[in-house]
Amino acid sequence: MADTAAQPFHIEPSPGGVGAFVHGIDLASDLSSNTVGVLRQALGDHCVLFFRDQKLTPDEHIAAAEAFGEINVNRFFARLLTHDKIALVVKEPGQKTNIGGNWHTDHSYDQIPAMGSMLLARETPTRGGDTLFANMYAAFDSLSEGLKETLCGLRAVHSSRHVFGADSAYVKGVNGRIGNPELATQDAVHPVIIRHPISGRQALYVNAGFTLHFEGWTEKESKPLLDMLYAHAARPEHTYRFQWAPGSIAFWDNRASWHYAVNDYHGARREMHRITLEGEALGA
Ligand SMILES: O=C(O)CCC(=O)C(=O)O
Ligand SMILES: [Fe+2]
Repeated sequence: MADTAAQPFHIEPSPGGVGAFVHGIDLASDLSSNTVGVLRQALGDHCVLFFRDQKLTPDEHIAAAEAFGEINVNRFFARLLTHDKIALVVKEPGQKTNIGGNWHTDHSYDQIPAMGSMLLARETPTRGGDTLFANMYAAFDSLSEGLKETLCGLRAVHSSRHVFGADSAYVKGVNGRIGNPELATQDAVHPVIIRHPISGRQALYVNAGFTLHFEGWTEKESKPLLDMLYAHAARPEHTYRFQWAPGSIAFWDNRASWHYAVNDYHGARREMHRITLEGEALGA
């Protein structure tokens, strides 16, 4: 078993602006409580952890995720028939729209947003289908002191209606892989700059997928500043592009990162298994 005294794994920051690779660990057998503690801290610091060659059964995937917290069963995603704690993120060869093909962070529309997801690649296209990640600490840190101060006084309204609701073109495009539009009714208000529950660092917490407007501002008033923040946060300096192979895992923290599933593999099949973990209310 891994522990901090004789830690057999090591954590290597990615060559980009976010994320770290965890080498020398088997998530099916090496998750002692010490290891989980070290990895949780690393997740809070690096925003996303990458693992290679994890030969996990669905039950082992669930056990690995549960070592980090309680599972949140996403109410919109199709699930694995045999394991309803595992959401299926699949694109079929004939499908045009993919899931998550724009910058976003998951679950910001919830009052208590999910902490993150452990996404495991089962089938990957021979080329394409990468996922981009962006670092929301870096997005905040690299703003001017003046804008930081303004943003620290703001909250923003987030929603899932336009994405997962009945009228959404996106839902129609993903081939029945997203359902329960009647559950896309909740909105949530969160600070624009949150204090990260693990690291204690400040992070930008608005995203193009689910943020509607600043609280007390109209959408029209909010748009120029949100667009500026979206362009700033997605600067290449803040990002890393992860290439998948079967057995790869990205374990991301929704509070500290965004992600973007690149939709460049039409005609090929991609199947990912996603387990999402419960989070906590976010404060400034
Ligand atoms: O397929 C991917 O790489 C990520 C899709 C996504 O946005 C998600 O699972 O939340
Ligand atoms: Fe996502």
